Amino acid sequence: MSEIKLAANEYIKADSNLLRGTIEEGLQNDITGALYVDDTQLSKFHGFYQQDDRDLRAERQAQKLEPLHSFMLRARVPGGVCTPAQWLDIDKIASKLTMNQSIRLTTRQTFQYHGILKRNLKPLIQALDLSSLDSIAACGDVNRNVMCNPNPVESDLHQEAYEWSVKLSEQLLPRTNAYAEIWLDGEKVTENESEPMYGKTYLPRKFKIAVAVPPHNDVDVYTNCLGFIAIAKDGKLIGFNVTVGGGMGSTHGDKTTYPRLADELGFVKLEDTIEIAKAVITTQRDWGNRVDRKLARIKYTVQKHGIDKFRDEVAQRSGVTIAAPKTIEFTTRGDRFGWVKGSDDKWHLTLYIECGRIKDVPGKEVQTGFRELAKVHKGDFRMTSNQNMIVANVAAEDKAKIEGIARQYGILGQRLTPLRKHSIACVSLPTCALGMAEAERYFPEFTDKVDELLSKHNIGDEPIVMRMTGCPNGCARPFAAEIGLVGKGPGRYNLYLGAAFDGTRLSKMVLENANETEILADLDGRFERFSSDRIDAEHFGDFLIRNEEVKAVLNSARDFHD
Ligand code: SRM
Ligand code: SF4
Repeated sequence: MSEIKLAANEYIKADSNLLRGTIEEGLQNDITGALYVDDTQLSKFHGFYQQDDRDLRAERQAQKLEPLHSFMLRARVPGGVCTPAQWLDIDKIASKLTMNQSIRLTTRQTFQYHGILKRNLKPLIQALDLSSLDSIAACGDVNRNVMCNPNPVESDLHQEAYEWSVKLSEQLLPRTNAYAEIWLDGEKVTENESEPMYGKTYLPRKFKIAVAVPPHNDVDVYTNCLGFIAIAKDGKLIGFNVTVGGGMGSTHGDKTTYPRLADELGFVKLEDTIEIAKAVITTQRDWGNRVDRKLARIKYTVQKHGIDKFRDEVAQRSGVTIAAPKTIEFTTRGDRFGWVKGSDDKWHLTLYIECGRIKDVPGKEVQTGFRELAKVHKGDFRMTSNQNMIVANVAAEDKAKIEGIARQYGILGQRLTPLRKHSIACVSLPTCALGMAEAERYFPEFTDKVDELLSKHNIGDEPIVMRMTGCPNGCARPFAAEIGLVGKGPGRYNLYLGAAFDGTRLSKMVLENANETEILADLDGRFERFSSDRIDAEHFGDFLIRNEEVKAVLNSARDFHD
């Protein structure tokens, strides 16, 4: 019988000597700014991607030059929490070791640098290490940065949930010594080195975990491979409702791919958290598709086997009793902007960062502002999964100083409409190799236009979740947005509508390959009907379903493309 041909990455991983490949040799090769081809897959496990500036591609090609290779590095920051001292280091690294010099907050509560030249990779990772930060497993076919509701307001419960996100992140890290060896000049230890949980080919594909604290679904828990929804009794965490099989990525025109919301696995007690996570991961390791990477995410594994069979397997592997899920309700998905007082009398200031980009522009010196904040702030910073930042744990007497700095640098004080507060966009051009249309660079102006339409119909105060991505990989989770725009080509997007405000139902395509004029005309009509025919405080997505303008996606495999 002929052997099944696996996806190319499977052979690269298997032959990599636990993620080493020839990265070290590639770093020393001065002839090119790139790494060796196979190593560009392995580098992801170390936290970075090889890229080139797409704005400059044609010009360099015309000059017969190789693309201007540089790297994007993503840090691992569980729950998005860092200290002011760490922020000062993060900022200094951006200025010294990246061409872009800016910092990009991501949709998974961490930050990225763009434009790192090959020679600066090692100094950069070493500088992060000095600040007790790392980028291991921030990308690649392993568990990545673990998200957690960053809100420190209901302190005890949120602190506990955060601590679990850190534990999950640590416990599920790869065990190879490759990262320490290559980047931190660690001792070469290969004897008895193994990957007890992942094995030498790791997972079939990327894996993502989020911890949510109801009623806030800011982490979009159902879009994650594995979700932990905090269940509390008398204000103390007692366990989690566990969800499995969520994911956003899809390919235009390929109906075998689709975004999917996770199914409920059931309730597990707190002490069983890590065992359940490991059993879900090893089930995906063994059952996931290693032939076609497009179909290799856990969402397809759960869809193929069904949640009941998947649950039985996880229960059997872990020895954990999985009970019926507890009743929970989500009511919010955005961040709580402005000052909020916590239960321990500390204050927290959530600041809006447009598309998560920390850089100085005229009238808005966001990067300088955060530097100045970090110099005086005594609490911590929390990156949110909506690409914003919380200046957390501020004593009452320090409030005025913090607020003064935020205002001085234009980070606070701008008028934010409810739409804008619920809006996110992915990076896309010029750095993302997969972007088909603009996202971050165009989204602010597009949001203004949608806001104008909402005002025209007297619904400007309506919170609507709107998200844009440059391609259907879904990095800003657009299919879980009430208005989702997904890049199809330059200036062209597919429009998706009808998702639930709380993130419990996906949206469906209503326009394909449309330009701005067509999209705005479509929304104009729908806003008009929403404004006049909505019932009570009905959300926009729910209205479109009830009004039978959009068919509800209840089962992605069946409904998303029909
Ligand atoms: Fe993503 C690939 C940026 C969150 C689904 N994503 C990429 C790459 C690395 C492009 C590439 O492979 O060459 C993008 C780098 C752009 C750049 O220049 O920075 C990229 N993804 C991002 C970030 C930075 C978007 C942002 O604006 O914040 C987010 C970083 C998160 C983090 O800190 O870890 C980011 N990506 C997501 C999310 C949202 C989430 O996880 O909550 C998703 C959808 C959820 C999911 O995973 O299904 C997402 N990214 C993808 C996919 C599609 C995977 C799939 O199932 O098909 C790709 C492409 C791939 O893996 O082949 C991708
Ligand atoms: Fe790039 Fe597509 Fe992700 Fe946007 S959604 S960052 S264009 S991969």
